[in-house]
Amino acid sequence: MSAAPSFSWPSDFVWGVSTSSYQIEGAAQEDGRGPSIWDARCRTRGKIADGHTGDVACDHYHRYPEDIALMKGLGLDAYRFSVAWPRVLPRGRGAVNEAGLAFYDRLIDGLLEAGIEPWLCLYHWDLPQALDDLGGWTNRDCAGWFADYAALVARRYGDRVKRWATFNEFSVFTLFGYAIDWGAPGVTDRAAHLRAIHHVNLAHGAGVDVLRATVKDASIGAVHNRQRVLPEKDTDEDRAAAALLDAHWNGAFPDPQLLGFYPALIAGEIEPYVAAGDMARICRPIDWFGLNHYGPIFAKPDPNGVWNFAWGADLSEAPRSDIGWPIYPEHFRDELLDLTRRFRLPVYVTENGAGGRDKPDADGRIDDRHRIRYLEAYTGAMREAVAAGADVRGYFVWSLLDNFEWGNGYNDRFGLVHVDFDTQRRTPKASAQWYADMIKGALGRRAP
Ligand code: IFM
Repeated sequence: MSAAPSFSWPSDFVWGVSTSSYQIEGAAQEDGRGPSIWDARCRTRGKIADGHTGDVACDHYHRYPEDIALMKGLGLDAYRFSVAWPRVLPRGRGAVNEAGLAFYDRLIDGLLEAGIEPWLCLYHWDLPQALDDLGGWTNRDCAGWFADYAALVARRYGDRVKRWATFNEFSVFTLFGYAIDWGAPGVTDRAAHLRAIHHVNLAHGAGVDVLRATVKDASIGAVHNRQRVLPEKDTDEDRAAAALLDAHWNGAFPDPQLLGFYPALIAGEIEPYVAAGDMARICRPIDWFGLNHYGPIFAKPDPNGVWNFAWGADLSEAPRSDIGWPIYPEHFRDELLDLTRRFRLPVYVTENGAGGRDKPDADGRIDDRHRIRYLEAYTGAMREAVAAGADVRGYFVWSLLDNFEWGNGYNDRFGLVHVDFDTQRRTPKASAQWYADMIKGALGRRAP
């Protein structure tokens, strides 16, 4: 792929990194934080590689000044993080934890002092355990609990934070949490999954309304994972599995939120949970579309699954990332163009990056060329999409730091900065320098 020679990034293009609360904060039992469904999952034998937990993670709760300094060193415009609901409301509702709120005050103020814009995501999967005990997302009341939590956070930080996202990757946490058992709370039940989908959509709509009413000049978005879903084999059964997974993965949240309807393949099954007026409650105007994209996923039939699909493999010879994820930058380009046409919103790429098993060499350097190659290819594809008319306004690498990669524990590393989890020492990898150079304008944007 080659970009138009005259291309340069718009001067207000936002360059950032993304993280999430449970994956980096640690301090899981500190200063009044309540337990989340991920604390519980980490304590369930066999669910997380090597028995890892997020108890300490990157200890960002204590080391955030160092992490802000790292970001400043990279020349970032923006930092997307999530608030841990159980840190500010230990039981999910009711009593507020002032120490938890104060942590995010310090973080936000530190970012602003460093000239980095905070992008706050309300939910990156760490539902308070006390709410899960009441049914969690399968309980329709959870949408109201979320709205109350959103109001608390919006009132507290809305004077300083203008960029807000309701949720991160709706379809991942609902599908993995309620149908496949790859995530918390680890339920595998079709009705529970359908209810969770609809209630999370209602929560999104309610959250948007709260943010709009509470934060002056708010710029509100939602972060969706979208990638092409392909059949593992060229058979009718595999194609049917891929079509159904596609409806769940790519359609079940953006379509109702932005177009006002569920994808045809699942609409009939969700219908029993939809009350009069719900679609209008869900479909609220927002300001931007957050896209998380890595590479395509593959489907195959599974008669024993909650749905009739299972994850398939890419049987092609396509290149892979260090952890085996297939690399198709042209899909990324096409997705950015499709999004612009389908939803007519400015797009921010809120996650993109490559996982690896990065280790320091004898000199202590981490030469993660595999990640640089990936980022070059994907930002090149993004440049092509922008040149072809995609309305992309910013790009956030996943992730700043190596962190707790859910079921894979600390084994899969996505950071631009290496973390030694024994000592908590941070070491920028070669890719961090590459990204800093890109931001500085080495690849065409700003005067160095
Ligand atoms: O680590 C995750 C993140 O929490 C959500 N998006 C994908 C990342 C890499 O798997």
